[in-house]
Amino acid sequence: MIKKHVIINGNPQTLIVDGEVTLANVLRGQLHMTGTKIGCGKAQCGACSVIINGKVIRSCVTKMKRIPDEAVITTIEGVGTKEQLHPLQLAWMIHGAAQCGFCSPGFIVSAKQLLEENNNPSRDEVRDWFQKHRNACRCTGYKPLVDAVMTAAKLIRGEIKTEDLWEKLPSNGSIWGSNYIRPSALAKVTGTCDYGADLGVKMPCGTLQLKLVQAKVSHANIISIDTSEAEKMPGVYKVITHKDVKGKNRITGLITFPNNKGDGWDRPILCDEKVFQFGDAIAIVAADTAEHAQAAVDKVKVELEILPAYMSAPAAMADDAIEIHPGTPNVYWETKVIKGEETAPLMEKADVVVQDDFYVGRQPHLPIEPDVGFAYIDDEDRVVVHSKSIGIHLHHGMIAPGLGLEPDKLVIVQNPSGGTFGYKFSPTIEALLGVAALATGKPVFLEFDYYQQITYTGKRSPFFINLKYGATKEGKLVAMEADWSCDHGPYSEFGDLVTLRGSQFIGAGYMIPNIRSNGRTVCTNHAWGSAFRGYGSPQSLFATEVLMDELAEKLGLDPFELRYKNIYRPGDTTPTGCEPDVHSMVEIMDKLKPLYDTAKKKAEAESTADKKRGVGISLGVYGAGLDNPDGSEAWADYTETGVTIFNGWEDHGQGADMGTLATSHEALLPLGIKPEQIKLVMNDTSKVPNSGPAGGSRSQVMTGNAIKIACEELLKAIQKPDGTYRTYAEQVAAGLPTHFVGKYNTPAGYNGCDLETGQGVPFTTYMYAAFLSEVEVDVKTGKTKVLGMNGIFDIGTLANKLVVDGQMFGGMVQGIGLALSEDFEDLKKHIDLVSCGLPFIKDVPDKLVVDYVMTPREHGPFGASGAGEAPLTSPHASIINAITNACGVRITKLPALPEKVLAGLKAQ
Ligand code: MCN
Ligand code: FES
Ligand code: FES
Repeated sequence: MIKKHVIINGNPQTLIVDGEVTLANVLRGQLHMTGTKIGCGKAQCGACSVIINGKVIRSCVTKMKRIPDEAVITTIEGVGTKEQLHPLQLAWMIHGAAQCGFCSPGFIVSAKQLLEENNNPSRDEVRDWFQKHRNACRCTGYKPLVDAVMTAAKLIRGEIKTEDLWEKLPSNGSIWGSNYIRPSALAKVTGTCDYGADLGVKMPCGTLQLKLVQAKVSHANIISIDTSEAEKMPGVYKVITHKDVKGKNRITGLITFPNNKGDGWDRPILCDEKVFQFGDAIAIVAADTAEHAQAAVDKVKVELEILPAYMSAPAAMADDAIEIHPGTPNVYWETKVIKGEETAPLMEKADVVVQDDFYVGRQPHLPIEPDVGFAYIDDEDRVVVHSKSIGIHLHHGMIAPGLGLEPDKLVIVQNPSGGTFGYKFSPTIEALLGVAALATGKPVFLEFDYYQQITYTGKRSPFFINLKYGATKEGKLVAMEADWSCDHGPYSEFGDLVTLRGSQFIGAGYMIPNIRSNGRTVCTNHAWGSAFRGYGSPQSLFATEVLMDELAEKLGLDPFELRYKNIYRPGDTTPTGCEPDVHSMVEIMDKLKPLYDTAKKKAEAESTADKKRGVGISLGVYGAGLDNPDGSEAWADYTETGVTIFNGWEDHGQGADMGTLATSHEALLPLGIKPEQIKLVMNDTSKVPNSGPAGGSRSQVMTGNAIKIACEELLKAIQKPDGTYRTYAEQVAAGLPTHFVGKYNTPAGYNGCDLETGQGVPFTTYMYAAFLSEVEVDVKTGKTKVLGMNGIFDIGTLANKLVVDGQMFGGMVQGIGLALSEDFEDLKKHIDLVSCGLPFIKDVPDKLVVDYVMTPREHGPFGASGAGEAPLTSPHASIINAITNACGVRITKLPALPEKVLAGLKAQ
């Protein structure tokens, strides 16, 4: 132990610490100053940034022994408070710069030092600063963060006043479609929002710390598990294996489709007979400290019989491949599209035919906050699990039988979450926490380090697609044939659904009268497929949009012109044979045209022999909702102070709080209550109704409709005969109800797709998009730089402009990552944020521009469609098309790493 005198946020403090422990751990663990977050834990993300003696440092790797005595340390808690915000904190809120907010304290602390050194930085200087200090954000696309620093600098220089910023916000009347600040922003920018790990350090004494024994191989039979030595290690309370699990020890995938050849009970909570993928949990060590638990992990002996590991769909489909789940074929679900006439003769007759193979891989989600949660048994004998779940009721159903719990004995609560991007559509640590709480009878806490985050949690499901178009010489599509295999890893949950997205979205956006296609879900031993923003559409639309450029080239048409000839117009049908909900593709493309023309001219003018510039476009379409029928439930209670809304609209960081507030406030407008009179109770299965998961960009539409109905019921019930409204006291005095239920179900006639033909009406509302990318390819290195990206969206009316802009920037930048760098393929190489290709600020352009066509939707609340996934439908395809436009190299298998582009250039 060593003694340190330091000054933290102006307070002199004496600390007795282990010199080997990091400053981040001392701040958080010893001092409970949890505003400083730990993301990567290895100096890559800047979430842990603090200022020491005028320098921004990453406290996750700064050992206490290296901190000079009398060091002056500033953490987020010292930057500003809720009552006295620093200009940066205010600007962060005004610009919607805190989505999940997990990165916000680190960015704000870092920017504080920048503005102290230079209170008039250029945008480039701000970007250079964040790059140098490794501040990473996965939600915002970085642009709003730079905007916020520029605004804060103006405030500091006295060029604008705080009041000027607040004045821009609507205070009365409707907040729908405005830049109203999301309710959670204040806590996020001040570091007072407690995420899972923050709540974890504040758990009661005696809380057991959990660590996992995980598989280091990808496929094996388990011969034995010996915990005897580990049990004897210091501080160990219990080593838990499958034998301690009271229920079925399986997570049920809630199989969606009856023709699935699996039974859905394929994912063990703790492995018993087999290991199915690297990282699978085999045992849990529960100990008094995390260090003691970790030390005992290595003492658990697991004897394995290694089996061949099938690390891709083609490998698992080979004739000699054994069944990964004995009794279920590795190809366990198939889907077809039969639309219009037989395509083979049409392809023969077509003036032009193009065909190619495409691959979109295992994109990792890379939230800055790693997976974390805790569980305890409450006074009503219920197991209460707190996690990052974005499907609290869904996960309740998926894990209760495996744990052996009656439904009323399990509660799932979502903690404030530092981004999920869909990986939390699947349960991750929930069942492990439940098992540990039941096996020990104590509160238990489990947090992943970033390596576990990457290797244990699900990934985007790779699609291997072969696609073929037949067209007339004028450029009208006459037929499409597609064949795809979806590598879904070892666990079947939602594997059929994501494969079905191929049927629904390969060819989407265009009128293709005749389609024959086949897709299949394949069980493999690589990372299990979990939902990822866009869910099947980035795979489907990559093939669709890159092949459109190939067709344009063959026809000698401009890619814009070819698309314009074929986009949905009234009377046209989607690949599933239904009419699009609205017709806005023409308007979207008309908006794109002048931008495209200007960008093309600019690229031609600025291209050089070494740095070639190019422009590419792509169209995006995706459904807002789970496959029909879908629905949601929300409640509205009339209270003394206003109205309380109850729902299970889980918040990844996208803005469920804001969506709930904007929707309920709009519905309650006749009552004249202010936004601050609306209280939100969200995301606890013991307190709120089942609103369904926050996936498929469904919540604004489904839960939004449920909220609207609940509020309308409330208004009806409190209205007096003269049209005015009873006060709460009058309502109670009259013995009238104060609790109102809003249940929304998609209307009759929207029944999903026929499993034999893929035809039907899968969604009530869709989102439409167009992307324009400008790139520069360095022909010496093959490196591609995205110079600018425009996105034009029709997502109906906007509930909140700030939220939606942020969604779009963030999703578009994830598209840059998907196109150029992100991957999780090599288990030895792809082990952290940097090696998995996370885009940092200088990897993305400052020129990110979004625009909207707002066609009100019949089935969306106040005309809104969904938003969250629209920006990640096909931005990557526009980048790939731009690379071809720049240098002639066509990349069909992502990511377009420099070496691939270089190889293409050399082959020319
Ligand atoms: N919204 C709006 N106006 C509309 C539509 C939506 O203002 N016309 C707002 C909503 O109020 C909500 C947000 O936009 O705050 C997204 O709404 P919606 O499209 O309904 O999606 P969900 O709320 O169901 O959120 C899920 C969606 C998905 S599926 C993923 S994955 C995703 C995403 O949103 N993951 C995210 N956005 C994310 N954003 C962040 N920061 N972090 C993630 O992990
Ligand atoms: Fe410290 Fe990522 S840099 S947590
Ligand atoms: Fe930056 Fe979520 S707001 S990581």
